[in-house]
Amino acid sequence: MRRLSTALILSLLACSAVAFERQPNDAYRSRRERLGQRLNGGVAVLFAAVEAEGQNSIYGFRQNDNFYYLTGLRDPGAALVIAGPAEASGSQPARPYEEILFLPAHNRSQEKWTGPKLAADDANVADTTGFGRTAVLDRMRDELVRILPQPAATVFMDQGGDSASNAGMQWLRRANAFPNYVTYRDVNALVSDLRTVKDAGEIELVRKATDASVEGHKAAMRSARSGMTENELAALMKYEFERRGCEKPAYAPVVGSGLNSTVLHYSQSSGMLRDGDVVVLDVGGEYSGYATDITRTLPVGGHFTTRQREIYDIVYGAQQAAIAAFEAGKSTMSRTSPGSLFRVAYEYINSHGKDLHGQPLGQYFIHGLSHFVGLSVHDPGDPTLPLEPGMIFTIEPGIYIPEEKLGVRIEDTFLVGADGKLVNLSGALPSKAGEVEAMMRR
Ligand SMILES: [Mn+2]
Repeated sequence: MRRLSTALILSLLACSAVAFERQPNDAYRSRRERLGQRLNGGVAVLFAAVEAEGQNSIYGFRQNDNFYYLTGLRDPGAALVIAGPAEASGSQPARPYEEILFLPAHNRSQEKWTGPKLAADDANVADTTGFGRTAVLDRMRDELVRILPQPAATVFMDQGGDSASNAGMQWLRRANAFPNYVTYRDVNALVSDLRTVKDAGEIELVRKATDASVEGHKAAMRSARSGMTENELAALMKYEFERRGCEKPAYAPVVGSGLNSTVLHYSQSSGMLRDGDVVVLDVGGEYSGYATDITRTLPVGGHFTTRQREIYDIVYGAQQAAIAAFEAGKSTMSRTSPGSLFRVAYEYINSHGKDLHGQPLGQYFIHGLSHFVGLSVHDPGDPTLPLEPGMIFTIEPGIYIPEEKLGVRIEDTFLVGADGKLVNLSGALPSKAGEVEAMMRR
């Protein structure tokens, strides 16, 4: 019996080691307070995602990014009200910062289907959530009536078309939660601003997503061979990063060989790898909600042809040129803003090599160079902003020539370190042509 319980405890510990990791409650609390400071006395109303109804849902529950960023909670159906501090004006008294987490009441019959849930009357709710004030969701209408200044108020809500938020706001309006003269504004821009600069805990989670995904790519390099399907390679990569703690792919894996290598978001993975082709692998896992984004291009037979190698080296050179040009506080991601890294990579591609008609290659670099990475693989944020410490973004030049059935992309996820230096989070994965070939020989 004693032996059995030790085994049980060990297996429980093993489970908790691979569970969703959550940052300390303080990290989320400080994000909510910073949002509160930006509300100018207004009130933010945010909704968690809801659990899919029915039993045929293919994709598991995934929390709304902004709600997760502000709470670290994966509870479906929850809601959040944050009232920014306001000074006294006219008949309105001063108001301190206030926050309330709303949780749906237990429904024991439903929980038999979808698992136990946290509710506002659970004994551990304050410790678990880090909220001083938690209430049952049904109280949300009355609390808003109490909190919102009368008669005029500004309500910050999700105006980005999120269906859970739309439904929640409709429910509140129908219940007369809002005074007559409400101004509705979008909360997304405010939260995006906060999300653009990652804290140490977030950086750690992106690192874990990246480390696990690097192992997936290494496995692909060792295994890719003629006769394999694209889907088999994708499955192998998913297995490798999910066994290392990722809960799912951060985006639909792109595994495209031959002509498919020139299709940017090819996600059918139905083709077969053939000697003489290249295969583009744009595959990354999500770790406790945080994404990574990594692409490599492999020669299926283990050796690039002369022409493939020429194009590959130009893409590699373009990425290196952008890395070398990087300056914290000056460099930007967008095509046209001052300090554009895109420009650097584009000029490199356009001034090296030619297509079969003697034309420069810039026309075959058909996408952007960079995007932010975080809770979303294409994390929100202003791409014209100078890149600052704490920002995480990709550098991913590519050349796609359908006429030659040849597409090459090299993509790594970078962090701007506290010292302003660029850190290649996926740098442990070979990207130089010779190193990729060497890894494939193993
Ligand atoms: Mn990308």
